[in-house]
Amino acid sequence: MQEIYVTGHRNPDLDSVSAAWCYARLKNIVDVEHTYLPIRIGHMNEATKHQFEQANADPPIFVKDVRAKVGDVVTRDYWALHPEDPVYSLVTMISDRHSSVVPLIDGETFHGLLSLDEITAFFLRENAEDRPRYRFYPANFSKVIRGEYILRNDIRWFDAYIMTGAMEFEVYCSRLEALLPDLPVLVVGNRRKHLQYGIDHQFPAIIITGLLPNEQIEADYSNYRGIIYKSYEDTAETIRLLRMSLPVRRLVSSTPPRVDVDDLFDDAKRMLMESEFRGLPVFDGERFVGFVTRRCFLERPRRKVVMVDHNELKQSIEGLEEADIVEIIDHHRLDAEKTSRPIFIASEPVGSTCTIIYHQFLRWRAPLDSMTARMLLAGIISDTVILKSPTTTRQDVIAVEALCSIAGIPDVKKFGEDLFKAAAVLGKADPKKVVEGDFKVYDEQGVRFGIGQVEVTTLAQVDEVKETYLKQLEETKHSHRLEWALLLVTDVIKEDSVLFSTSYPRKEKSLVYPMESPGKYILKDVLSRKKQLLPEIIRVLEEGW
Ligand SMILES: [Mn+2]
Repeated sequence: MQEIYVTGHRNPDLDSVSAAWCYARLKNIVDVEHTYLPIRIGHMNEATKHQFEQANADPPIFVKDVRAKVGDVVTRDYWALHPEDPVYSLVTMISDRHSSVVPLIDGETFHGLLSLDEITAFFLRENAEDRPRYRFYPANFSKVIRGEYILRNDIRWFDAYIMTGAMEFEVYCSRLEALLPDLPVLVVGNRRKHLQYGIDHQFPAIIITGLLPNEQIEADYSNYRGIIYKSYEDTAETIRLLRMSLPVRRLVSSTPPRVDVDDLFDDAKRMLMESEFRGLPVFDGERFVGFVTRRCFLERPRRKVVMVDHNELKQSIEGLEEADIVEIIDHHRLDAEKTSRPIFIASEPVGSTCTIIYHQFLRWRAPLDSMTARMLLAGIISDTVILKSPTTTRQDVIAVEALCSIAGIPDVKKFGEDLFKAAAVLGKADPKKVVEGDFKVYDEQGVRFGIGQVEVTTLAQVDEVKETYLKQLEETKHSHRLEWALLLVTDVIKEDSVLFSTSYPRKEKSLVYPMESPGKYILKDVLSRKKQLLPEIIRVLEEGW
């Protein structure tokens, strides 16, 4: 059963990652029929990493996209053969077990995929050419032909053709001499002269048919170094089966292209359809894990996804249009895609998605352990800037009180300051990471613009880094194909912000904030990008034209 992904938005912040982690935990308690896997679709910022370390919790794994992959349809349960196993086993497998392809595996090593096509090719080859020489593995005789070894040696394989000893001795000898120095496998009844000839000429193997239970071989084989096998079958049947004792390895004629579990469903499907093969081997890196056949591609599987802390397709995981959204838990404006089925949506205009997830724990009366409480608390404290952001609601305050007591955190202010101290320090951090670490792209009034936000505990170094950051904003503007790029640097202790902005002559003149120097604005008492800065940007865009 495929896991249901729980994911936050791109450029995930602490609220987003924490919400995914905590909600998956809740769902795994209350919905035992499914498995929920928290994931993230971008790098975690320093504060997020720090919180997971502090809580001693494993953060969500990184997943690039939710498009159907080969790994979602690969046949992992299969019958396999060893390359030295007899063709007989392959034929039985395909006809009795209806395997369309059978992998050849020796330990961990993959040797090929066999299907009806290879069996057909084998019989075609063998009946189209001159008298065939075969590579025999004597160990296979007893796997295919009912009987017993009378004499064995330790030769693993040898090449030979098949001959019977049904002719008059003189004819038999002249026929053999014509073939020398090639020596055959002799299939013969208990005929002393024929046998003795084969023994004296050191034929690689002699298969005796029609020997009665207590009958002795009428030849002296004391100096013979080959194999004597006693078949319980008649000569015709023994010959038929002898050819079926050949190792399947000999049937591998061409190598199908490999696919990886991470390859896209559509790519692998096309590759198979355009190839001559019935199946393609599937690898996980270097490890063979199974195969895909045409049947695997009849229907494209759809991954189920829970969206937390966002609800818009463009902020979400790649390929979501090929997946099924099953739930949305969010505190942003609704701009969700149309769904084909009813889904659960919890949308509350509170300060943090983690507050809504706390409400879901209450709703389900699910046990809330201290580790989860701590992660929820971290999400709320981060998104509401220690409950000081104007986005903070009474619900957030109530949740924080409850969570503090479960998590055993006596001083939430101290918890919050530690949380933000782990965040980026402007002078030291990589400007690209700071600008794009928590960067949201908007499209309003026909203008594409982006606003990054970074929380700091002091604005002291802002002027030192100003030029570097303005340069980075220009680069981000170009690489994201934007018309305007901004960075809100928020001092979470003093509750003020500084805004860096790329040039945007027609509009930025009318921002209400005082411009201290070109590209730098002072935003007193501004903490929230969503609730304070964004409405001002939108107003400017509306009025600026
Ligand atoms: Mn949030």
